Amino acid sequence: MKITVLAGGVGGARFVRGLRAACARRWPDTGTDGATGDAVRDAGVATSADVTVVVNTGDDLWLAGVRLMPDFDSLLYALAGVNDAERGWGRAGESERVAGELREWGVGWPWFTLGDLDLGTHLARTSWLRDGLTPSQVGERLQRRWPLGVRLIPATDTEVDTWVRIDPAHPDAAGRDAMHFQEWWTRYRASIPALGFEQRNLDLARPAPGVEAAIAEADVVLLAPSNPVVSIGTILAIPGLREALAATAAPVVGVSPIIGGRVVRGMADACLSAIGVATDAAAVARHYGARADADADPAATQGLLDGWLVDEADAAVVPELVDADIAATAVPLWMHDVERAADLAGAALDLASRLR
Ligand code: GDP
Ligand code: FO1
Ligand code: CA
Repeated sequence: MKITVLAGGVGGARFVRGLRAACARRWPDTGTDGATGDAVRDAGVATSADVTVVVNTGDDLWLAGVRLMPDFDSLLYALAGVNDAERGWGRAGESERVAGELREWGVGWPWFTLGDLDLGTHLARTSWLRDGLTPSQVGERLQRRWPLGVRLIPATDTEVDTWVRIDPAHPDAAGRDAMHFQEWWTRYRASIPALGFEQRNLDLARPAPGVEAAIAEADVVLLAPSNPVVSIGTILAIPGLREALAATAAPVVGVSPIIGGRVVRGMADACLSAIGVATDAAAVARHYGARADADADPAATQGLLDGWLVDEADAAVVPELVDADIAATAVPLWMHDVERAADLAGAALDLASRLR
């Protein structure tokens, strides 16, 4: 069974952890090969399913001389079981001695903390990048330390950091008409109205090696309940990605990140409203579009979805989505723990098995 997931950081990590557990229930791995670490085996989530996660790279940035890949690291740490689950980013048991020194030197951003353990990852990554490895090769090395039982690939090896367009007259803009997504998100908590998002260097970008094949050869493609604009949207913007999704024989099933008209965590609503999409499970599905619509309007952007999971609180939107050629189903979408995330991922696999 080959499963390919498109994912951002926290929502992506919760979902993929659940997916790994759901796969272990259905297709347990009793072997001892090196792709599955002992920690994964001990946790009872080893699976023979071949799961590839295509990870958003739009949040990545250079800071204090090191390359950060926040969404990749969120997935890496969460699947390895070394993440700070409460904060949602970084390592458990973290200390911040180096961050204090960097603040004294005036290096980096004082509002953005690089923990000591986390800095080890950034230094290793930057060292390998300087040796000439690509981000996806660096990603492979990072996963040698913690074999996750799933494969993470950055969506692209090109640096396509996301920038947010803002009004230079806004009091927090300091005359700038754009700022890096990380500054907008972590420093200003998305409080400066976004006029739009742009992925820099996009025209030069290609999917990282293995991404298109993972989509083409998949039995199922899943869109995690990640931020539709700056996580999934950035992945989809990479030239070739939408085409790969349109062409795959696999059913494409997405999970709504919106429950009862609310983002369950974070400020994704500020991203949705900036692109004119309501914070609503049906609006996000229509934004992704129905794959079956392909020939309806050749000028329209190719739709992506065959299926869509909404929460039971949003069951009323199921008929209108079904009418729009998106096989929608209502199931519990709250990923409070791995078990419930596994039930959700299992429901996505069940829906996919009924499609195409
Ligand atoms: P980020 O990169 O850390 O912002 O994380 P993602 O882009 O992967 O996902 C962020 C989104 O995950 C949030 O906007 C939420 O809407 C969604 N999310 C978080 N927890 C849950 C959950 O338990 N259920 C669902 N359906 N969505 C969730
Ligand atoms: N988020 C914060 O809100 N404050 C931080 O100081 C912070 C530091 C940080 C360092 C490394 C890393 O990989 C992620 C970090 N994050 C921090 C989280 C992260 O930047 C954002 O929440 C995401 O990029 C949005 O998905
Ligand atoms: Ca992110």
